Amino acid sequence: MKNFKKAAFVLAVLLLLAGCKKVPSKAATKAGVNFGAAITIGDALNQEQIKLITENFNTVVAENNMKWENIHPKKTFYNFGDMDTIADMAVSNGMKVRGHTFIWYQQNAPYVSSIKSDDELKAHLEEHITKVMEHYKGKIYEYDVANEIFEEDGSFRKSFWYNRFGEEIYEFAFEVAHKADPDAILILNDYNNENAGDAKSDAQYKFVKKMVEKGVPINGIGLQLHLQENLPFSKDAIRKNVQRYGELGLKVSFTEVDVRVKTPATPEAVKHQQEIFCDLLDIALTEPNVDTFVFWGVSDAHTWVPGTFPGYGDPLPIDKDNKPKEAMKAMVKMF
Ligand code: 9MR
Repeated sequence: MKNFKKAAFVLAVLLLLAGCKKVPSKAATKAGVNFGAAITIGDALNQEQIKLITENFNTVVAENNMKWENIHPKKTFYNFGDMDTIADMAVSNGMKVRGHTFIWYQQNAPYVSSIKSDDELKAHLEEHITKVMEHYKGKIYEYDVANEIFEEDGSFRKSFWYNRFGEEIYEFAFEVAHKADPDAILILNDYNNENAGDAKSDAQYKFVKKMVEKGVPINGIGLQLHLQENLPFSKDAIRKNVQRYGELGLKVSFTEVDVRVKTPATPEAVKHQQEIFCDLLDIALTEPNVDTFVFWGVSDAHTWVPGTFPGYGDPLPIDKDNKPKEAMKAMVKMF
């Protein structure tokens, strides 16, 4: 009887594991990866989309709903409704949520730049970060505290925030965020910052190292990884970059992954896109300081790419008909 019980238990575990392997979101969770997608409010309200998202991903981020102009459109009015809907959908389905983003040069509410006093503007930034993070305490595990603060040549982007306060404003934002939710993982996020050796990437590393040495509460950096299939890709340079942050004791999150292809896509391009996704996932699975891998969209049916790069599209591992590409199946195998 004892042996029978043991055999039944082992069989149950094996069946469970086999089941997990087939469902991408479960396989990712088992592998310890926050495997996610950027979603819209429309996604969070649509049963078919929710099914697609929860089957494939265990993590979400709002593509636009947490940006300043949306969540805080008037000085004294916070519009938490849509972000609440997204966060509640995720949490009720056992998913994790990323927060995107506080300090950015785009999508600020128009009133923000009309605040003329520096002291008042700084206090208002503090209020914004604190209110949002306190509201989502326990629901959002990681935030892009600042986004896209460097130019391609490695100088600081001459953004509205930088022009008013200089680089000190970024450290201030991390201090405020840490005070608001000491458990949240705080990230500095950017694009074209993935390869060690590039001017922008090296400038970010130097700045972050200085922050760590000064004791600023930063927990890691975000590689957006908006890539293009027919441009050079160096797995080694990305891994080297990830490792140097690991040596500083920092995490690296893959925050907005997509690999655009020339449309209509050739089978060769789609195959190469798959190789790039798998190379990125291999880094995530083998480097101990990477545990977040989020795509910038759910499927090729909705993506920012063609609007910004005419002639390019189809950048995700789920196609326009919401069917997984071979890339998705290959990644699930890797989990
Ligand atoms: O995908 C987002 C798109 O819907 C918005 O119109 C756009 C506004 O600039 O932002 C896009 O998301 C960006 C993200 O917030 C930051 N990294 C680059 C993303 C693509 O532009």
